[in-house]
Amino acid sequence: MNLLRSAALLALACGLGSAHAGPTLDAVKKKGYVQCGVSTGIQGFSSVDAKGAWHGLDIDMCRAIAAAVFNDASRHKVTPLTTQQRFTALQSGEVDVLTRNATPTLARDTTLGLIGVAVNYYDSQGVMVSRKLGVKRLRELDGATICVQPGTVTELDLADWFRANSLSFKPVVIEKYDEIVRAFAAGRCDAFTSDKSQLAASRTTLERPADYVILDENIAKTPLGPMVRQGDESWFNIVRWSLNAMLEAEEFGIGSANVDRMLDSRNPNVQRILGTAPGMGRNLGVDDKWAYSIIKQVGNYGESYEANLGMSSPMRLPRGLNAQWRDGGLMYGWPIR
Ligand SMILES: N[C@@H](CCC(=O)N[C@@H](CS)C(=O)NCC(=O)O)C(=O)O
Repeated sequence: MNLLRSAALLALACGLGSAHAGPTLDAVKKKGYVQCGVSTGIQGFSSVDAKGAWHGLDIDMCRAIAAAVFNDASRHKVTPLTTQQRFTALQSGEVDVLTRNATPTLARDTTLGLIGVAVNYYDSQGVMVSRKLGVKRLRELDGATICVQPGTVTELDLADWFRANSLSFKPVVIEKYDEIVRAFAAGRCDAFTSDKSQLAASRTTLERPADYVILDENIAKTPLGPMVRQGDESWFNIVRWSLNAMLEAEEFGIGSANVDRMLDSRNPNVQRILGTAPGMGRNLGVDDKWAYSIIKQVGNYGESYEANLGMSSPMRLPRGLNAQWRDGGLMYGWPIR
């Protein structure tokens, strides 16, 4: 074997081969923006302000991908999608990625031609009721009418829970998010079930939020995160590593305010993340400043969380499971090396 060939094989074995652009990255570069499928309006995750600008943790995920690809977080567009529309929009290529509270499940990963990339919010399914109903435990909902959106794992987990507990309920199935919230507020159902983060978001939009309670108990685990089409690993990697960059940046103390100062850091981890030690961006098929651009323009995961969901936001959700692993949470960025 000649020397060149063995060097190339060694590089491959050590995972140092250079990236191949896949069809999605090529198409995204050609059109000049990333098209993200988002939910139709959940406070803290993806909601639109009076000026028509979108904000939220899932919007920041989309902006991070745009920053990784273009060094410009503004090069993205969003397509609001209901629970029923979301997967077909990704399958058909109408959107490049779903950055929309979708729970990865085995069936979704194996039957839709799509694949869950990562988890950007660890959630659980819960139930909200009107305080005056006086319900404290899920079991007390035997025989209740429950509002739920179709095409969700929420719908399936709800049925499973009642069956497993030998209790009954009557589903009120409504596709549109604002309609279901209105139906619940109008008393058309005794309870509304969804991911707890969305129940919290819905509660902020109700006339008297304090009149409603989210029960402590959980119906199911519901990790939430971005999804892409199967068969395009280079795009999958860009989405996955955009989130990892935000997580790693928080872990290594790099944020939007200090990222320029951190360019002088002598910590090899920081240098690899920021591209002052080159190579990581190139491996991913993007610029070596990809993560620098994410951190500078979007912020690290903790910044995005605080701004959109944290105690200073209307959502007031403690970090909980979404804290960094060092702080007892599940957020554990993969090594950028
Ligand atoms: N995580 C669950 C449910 C996600 C979900 O879509 N929830 C609804 C319930 S609040 C929602 O996002 N509604 C907002 C919308 O349709 O825009 C899933 O992936 O099936």
